Amino acid sequence: MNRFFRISFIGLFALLEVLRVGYCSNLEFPTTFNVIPVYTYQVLNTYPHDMSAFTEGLVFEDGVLYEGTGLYGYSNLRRVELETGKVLQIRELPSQYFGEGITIYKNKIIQLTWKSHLGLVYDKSNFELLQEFNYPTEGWGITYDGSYLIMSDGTSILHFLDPETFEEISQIEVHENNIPVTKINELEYVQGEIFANIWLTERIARINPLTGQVTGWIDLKGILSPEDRSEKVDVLNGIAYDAKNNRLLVTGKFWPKLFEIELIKEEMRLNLIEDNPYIKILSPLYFKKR
Ligand SMILES: [Ca+2]
Repeated sequence: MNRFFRISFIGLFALLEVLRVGYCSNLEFPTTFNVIPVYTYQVLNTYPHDMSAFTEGLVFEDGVLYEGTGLYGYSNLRRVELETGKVLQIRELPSQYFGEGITIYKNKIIQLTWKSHLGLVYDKSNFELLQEFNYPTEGWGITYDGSYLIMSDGTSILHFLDPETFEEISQIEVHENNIPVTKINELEYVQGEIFANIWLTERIARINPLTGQVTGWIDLKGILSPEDRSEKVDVLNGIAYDAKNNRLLVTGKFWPKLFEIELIKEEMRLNLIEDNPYIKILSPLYFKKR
């Protein structure tokens, strides 16, 4: 073995050992590693969005957009005309509540609060408060899959609740190749999948509702242009699905625009999620840093 190959061999062995020790000291090594598809987007339509809306929940039904907003003293539930962004109806939350996700169940709108362990149930037609319920975790996002309410709490766990009694029926852990995916925020049930904003990122996870496995990543980087990014603009948050017309709508907290998008699968790009420790370790070797 000549000197070059000997040094290369020793270097490779050392590198693998560093990776093995570094990885095994913190994490269980995945037995299988699935490459998760990445989707980008094409903007089909752009609509105005109220820049005073700190969007925490978004849902669309029968031609109407419903939005739930957050922050103490500024939280509300609103009925919005999609095309103009005009607020048609608004119900303010008491100032001690920080509004979170919303979803529609039958003729009701359900709205979570962040740390108050309180859910609010309204009549969809007039926003009259019908009922309250409690849950033990924080409240972040919520959606409805036709059978159960699905609720996120800021961790990697999704809770499945009976929509009548609000009893927790089951839960799943969102994960990518055995690594939990945390900070699951606003949710939307889309054709048998759960779409989830990941807090503080410009990414949406596509989640298998039976297993919690992330089956795809939607990368919305750049959807809000630099010109539209005032100091006030906060993170991407808010996914609504118009099931009748197969339209996917996204916006963000204090964003001036709301977008209808079409997803485009990227064939050649592997997933990169900055806070995924598995990817962090492997990325210098196998992935081109974006
Ligand atoms: Ca939603």
